[in-house]
Amino acid sequence: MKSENKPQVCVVGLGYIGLPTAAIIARSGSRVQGVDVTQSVVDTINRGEIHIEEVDLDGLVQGVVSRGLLSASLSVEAADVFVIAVPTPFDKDHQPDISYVLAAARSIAPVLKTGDCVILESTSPVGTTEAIRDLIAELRPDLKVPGLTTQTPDLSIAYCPERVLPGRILEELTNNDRSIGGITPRCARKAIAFYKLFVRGQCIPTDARSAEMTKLVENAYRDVNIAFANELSIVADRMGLDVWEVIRLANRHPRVNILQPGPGVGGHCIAVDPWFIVASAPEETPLIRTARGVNDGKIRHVIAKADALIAAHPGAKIAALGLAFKANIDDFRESPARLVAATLARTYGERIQIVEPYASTLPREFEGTGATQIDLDTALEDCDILLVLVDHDIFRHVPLAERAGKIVYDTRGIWPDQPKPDQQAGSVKLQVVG
Ligand code: SAJ
Repeated sequence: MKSENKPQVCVVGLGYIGLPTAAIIARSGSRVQGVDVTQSVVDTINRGEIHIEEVDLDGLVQGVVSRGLLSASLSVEAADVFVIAVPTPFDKDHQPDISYVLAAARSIAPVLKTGDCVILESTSPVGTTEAIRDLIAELRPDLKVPGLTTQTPDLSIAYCPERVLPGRILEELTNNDRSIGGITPRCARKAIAFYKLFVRGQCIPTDARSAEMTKLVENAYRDVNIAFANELSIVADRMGLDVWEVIRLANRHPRVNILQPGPGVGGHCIAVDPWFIVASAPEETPLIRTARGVNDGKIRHVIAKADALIAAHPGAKIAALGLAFKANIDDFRESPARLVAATLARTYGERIQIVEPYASTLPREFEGTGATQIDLDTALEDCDILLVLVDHDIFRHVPLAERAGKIVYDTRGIWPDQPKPDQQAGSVKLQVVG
């Protein structure tokens, strides 16, 4: 049943962005068809269940599926608005791969009709929305496409990137401002009218290429700033300074806001998107490229430093705290914590014990290493070295009394009250060069 005056919507790609987006559009009263290439994903959603973890998403999906507003399938059917939210990975040379986006556009093309709106949400190199337009023009010569006709076009095509934070997706999908980049101003207006149905934040019109670049710039900005913090942490190690204290003090300056160092940058966005800018302008991006190198180098620095600490304490049992790519989520994609823990597990085997409350089992790369998963209480009782890799709240809240006698390497700065290594009985002063 089509809801009155609401567009019928098709969302292609039901992952971390596509599924919450489809569910929120459905909640606003539109009938939504979700499309995914994986049968098990389609079946799970049609049962009213979810295949990813995200705060409050389970109840929302269950509700809209049971009301008949959201259903999933393997193939695209006719709709009024098409939203593409498929992955855009990069290859081993850091060149973006837009083949999933083009495949999605190809699947939509046969059912397009006059008046439809096609929106790309996937993070994409500049020019991708135009590439979709060109593909549709080629596949559907009967339709007048925007930017390639002097007459009123039959379709609207726009780029509207998401900018939601995993763990806060539903809230941010609704409340964040959006850049809405039309192939033409008319396309942008049409897309804005659609987003206004479910977005409370401002919808700001622009052109498609500027919107594509804006999305990349947002994540590159964060990557560069985290790189600065990570570089400082390596310098502070060399100089025997507490980087957290230095950053805390520097941030008292009214115009300084240094981000937090960590074991490196993970997830599927910030470690990937800057490369899309580098690929488009390799000669003009030394800073963005270097930031990527610094953040990846921080992972190696942490591995070397942890390795030196463990080697200096033969027989000590080590608890690696966390595998997720950031705090309080169960997302282990491109996670520096996971890489650090797995590397140490391969060297130190059963001496390495993993605490990850958000994982029911250890990822595949731990198989055969001898490393085991334990709970936090056991780690605090049994382990001599605590290696903090993720700032989950459950770790942050461990009181000093339960870790005072431990040797701690805190890559996230969650325990500022922990005695410094050279104040700890039996510990060594580390001499690791980044
Ligand atoms: N990190 C640090 N230090 C910090 C902040 C983050 O080391 O001070 C690390 C995290 O531990 C994690 C990585 O950076 O490993 C990325 O985490 P994040 O919370 O900065 O970002 P994501 O990847 O969860 O989501 C980002 C967001 N982009 C920006 O904040 C500019 C989000 O708004 C985007 O929608 C998302 O990428 C995306 O989908 O592109």
